[in-house]
Amino acid sequence: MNKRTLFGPAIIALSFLMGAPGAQAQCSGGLCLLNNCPWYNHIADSTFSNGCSNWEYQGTAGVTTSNMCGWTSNPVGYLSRNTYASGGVIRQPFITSSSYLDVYSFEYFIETTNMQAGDVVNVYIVDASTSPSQWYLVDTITTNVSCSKRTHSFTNPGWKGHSMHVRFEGTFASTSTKAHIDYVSFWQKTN
Ligand SMILES: [Ca+2]
Repeated sequence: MNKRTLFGPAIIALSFLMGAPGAQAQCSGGLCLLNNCPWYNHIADSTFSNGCSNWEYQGTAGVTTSNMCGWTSNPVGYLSRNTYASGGVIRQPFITSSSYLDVYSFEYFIETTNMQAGDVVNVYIVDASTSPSQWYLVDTITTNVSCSKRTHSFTNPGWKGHSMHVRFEGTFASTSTKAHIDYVSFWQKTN
């Protein structure tokens, strides 16, 4: 066997590993990376690092960098307000698997600054497969929190194979009030 026949498949395998699957994983969900971890994360770009269009922004919302949770220049989702819009929305739609279990865990980190009376961040899980859509309010934040990890677990809510989205909605009185969101995961148990 000469070098060419050895190198050909090796280079194809290498470019396959480094190319397409990586790019695909950036803007789609994925299995838990730990060995034998029986969970699938439906949220693409959980860390807001890849600019994926899966994330949708309305009003005064988008991606910025912060030192949230001790990481400098960390890309995070932000909610704020301006003169005209009293807040903003960050949302991501996805479709749950009908072959995985009807067991879920919704996780995220949130940080708020300059929260005053009347300011609020509401966090929802929305099931758009029902008519009308079913909105589940899972969190209401009205005070300043720092690098706060939130976990919401659901067993047998009837969400298998459903069109759903997670939604972070901020309503603020002051333009200096902000909420930062990072590490968003919506896990579905695979077995
Ligand atoms: Ca991040």
